[in-house]
Amino acid sequence: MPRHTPRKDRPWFVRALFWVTLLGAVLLTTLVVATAAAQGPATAAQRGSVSGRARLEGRSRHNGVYVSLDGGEGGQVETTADGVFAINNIPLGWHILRADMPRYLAVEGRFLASAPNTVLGDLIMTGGDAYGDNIIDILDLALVARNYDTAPPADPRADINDNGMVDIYDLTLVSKNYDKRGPTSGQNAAVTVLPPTLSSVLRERPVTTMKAPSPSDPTLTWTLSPAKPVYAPGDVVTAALRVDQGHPVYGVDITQPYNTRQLTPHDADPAAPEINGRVGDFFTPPRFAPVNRVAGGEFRLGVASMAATPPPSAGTLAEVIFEVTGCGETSFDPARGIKLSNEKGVALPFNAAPAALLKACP
Ligand SMILES: [Ca+2]
Ligand SMILES: [Ca+2]
Ligand SMILES: [Ca+2]
Repeated sequence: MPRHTPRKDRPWFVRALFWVTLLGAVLLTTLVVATAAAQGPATAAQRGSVSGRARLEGRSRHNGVYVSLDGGEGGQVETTADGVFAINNIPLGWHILRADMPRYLAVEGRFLASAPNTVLGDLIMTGGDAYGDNIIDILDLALVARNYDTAPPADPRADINDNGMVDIYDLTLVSKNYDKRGPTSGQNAAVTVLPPTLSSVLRERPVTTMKAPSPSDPTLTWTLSPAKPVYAPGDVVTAALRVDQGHPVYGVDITQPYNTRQLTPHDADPAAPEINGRVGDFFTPPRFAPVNRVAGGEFRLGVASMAATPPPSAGTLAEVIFEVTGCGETSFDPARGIKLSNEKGVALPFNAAPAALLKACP
């Protein structure tokens, strides 16, 4: 019975082998435990759940938001009236969450499910995208403005907050979020927006090419007054954007660059804090301009008609006043940076007159 041989009777090398084996076993166990700890929550076998709450701007009920995980493969649910959603039995690790709701910008991004119950918190969904193309622009504004003060609206998409009427609350949502684009993170720190190449939101939107304008479509012209071949420092010049054949025009968005070393804008509206351009006489009140500023080398104006009467056939859409304060050139080109909307919030093709060149030297 060698196993019961008294210790003092064992040869020295048997005792040494015992201690070496014990030490090895302890080290191996430590290594295995440490490795398992390092792999931690990413181990594929571990599963959990994700939950959160969608908040629809301007609404008190937040149901009907479609929430999906990993393109639907990880699960898909609709939110309850309080906006709550939960998706169970997901592997721990990285996932892509997406939330969609008509008239709101999509939320999409990566998040890490690292706990058995991952609670994301609130996803704030940005309202005003009447058309669901994930940009809030002149087309959405024109549609809401055109349906202003109607209940129910002819086009239900204009009713951003879905309360059966189009009023100041719908208009405010479009105005507040003008120029915003989806997908967003839902203002949630745990959600990271994907690069555009990985986003399913962007991939799903077809690129729409506008049809070529016909001679009867609206024609846009920039004019400079007074008109001079070359201006001198101290000259004050009004640049005006005119439309002819303008019957279908219910909204315009203008992005016109200017040379800051050459031109200094004058403020057309001292009551408003920014330096502003002027909405032209084509838009008879009521009208609504969510953006109107001249700063940093760019004149930016978006305006939509809210009038009950149809638009006139011609008139000035917008004006901006500059003082010549240096040498240089600025090209006012109606073929660049201008979008027109019809009453349905659909982009209008238009003809562009040749650019007007504002050239100045001392
Ligand atoms: Ca839109
Ligand atoms: Ca409404
Ligand atoms: Ca101002």
